[in-house]
Amino acid sequence: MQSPTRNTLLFSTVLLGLSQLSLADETGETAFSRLDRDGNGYIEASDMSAMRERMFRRLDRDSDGFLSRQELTPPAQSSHPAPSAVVWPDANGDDKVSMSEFLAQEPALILRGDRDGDHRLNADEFRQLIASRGN
Ligand SMILES: [Ca+2]
Ligand SMILES: [Ca+2]
Ligand SMILES: [Ca+2]
Repeated sequence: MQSPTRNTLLFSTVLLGLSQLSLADETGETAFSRLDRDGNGYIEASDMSAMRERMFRRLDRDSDGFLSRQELTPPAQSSHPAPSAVVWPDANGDDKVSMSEFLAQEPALILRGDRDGDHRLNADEFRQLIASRGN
């Protein structure tokens, strides 16, 4: 009951990331060009770093500059999209996640949508990702 599938969790993070873009009323093309900050035709981790910094600060509830496992796990009754969808990126094993570890982690949007393994999303991959929303 409290354990949606991994795919659902990952996709929640995709939606969490995109929610600021009022995606609902936009075509995938518009959302794509807004996410592709440098306009090179691909959504890469670097295009999303500002958004992810904001996400980090929001998740860091005690503002100590690190995410604990608790902070990455949503309250049981929360209707908020599940931040636990973030893959646990603790690189040095100290059981907390720094901003740099967080930003070094490949964004869930790209993990989920990248089909050809080049670690970025082209317009086609993005369109397929959006089309799969709700599944
Ligand atoms: Ca780009
Ligand atoms: Ca914290
Ligand atoms: Ca790709």
